[in-house]
Amino acid sequence: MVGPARPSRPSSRGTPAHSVVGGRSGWRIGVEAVLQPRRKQAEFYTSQQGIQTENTADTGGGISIGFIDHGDWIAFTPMNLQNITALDFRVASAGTGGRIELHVDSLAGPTIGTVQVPVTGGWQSWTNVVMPVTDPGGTHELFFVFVNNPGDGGLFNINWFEFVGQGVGTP
Ligand SMILES: [Ca+2]
Repeated sequence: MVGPARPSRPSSRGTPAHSVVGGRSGWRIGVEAVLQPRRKQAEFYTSQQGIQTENTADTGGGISIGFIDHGDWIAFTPMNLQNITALDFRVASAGTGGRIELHVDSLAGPTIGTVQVPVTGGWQSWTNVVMPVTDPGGTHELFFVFVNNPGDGGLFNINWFEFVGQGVGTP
């Protein structure tokens, strides 16, 4: 026989259905899997090649990605750019600079955005660069590919990027 139903927990004590992103540090808990926040941390990638993470002295501290060589990349999935017109990247470089290319579904997929990253004069001298993007429609894996000239190393650091446009979720 089934006993009396256990009373449901009051909603005020309920645990939000947060997801752990990245999984390498306990504090990386957020709702990225459900809502598209305005700001996405570069180190919350779902996959990558060639980069490393490090502490940053940028405003707010935290972690940035660096040790970026020509051809390295980070990817995020799932990503949806509905009503997003641009991505605003927080970058720094005491190296070669270069550019960020945004590719859909694979490294060789269609390019829906590109932006130059200047040499800022210091690895912790942060500035912003804006990449206009074209919404490919639907949900995709997006690859952020870092390029300059073949063989180049030490391109730039990225701390985070922000979505620009009416598709940004309300905080
Ligand atoms: Ca960061």
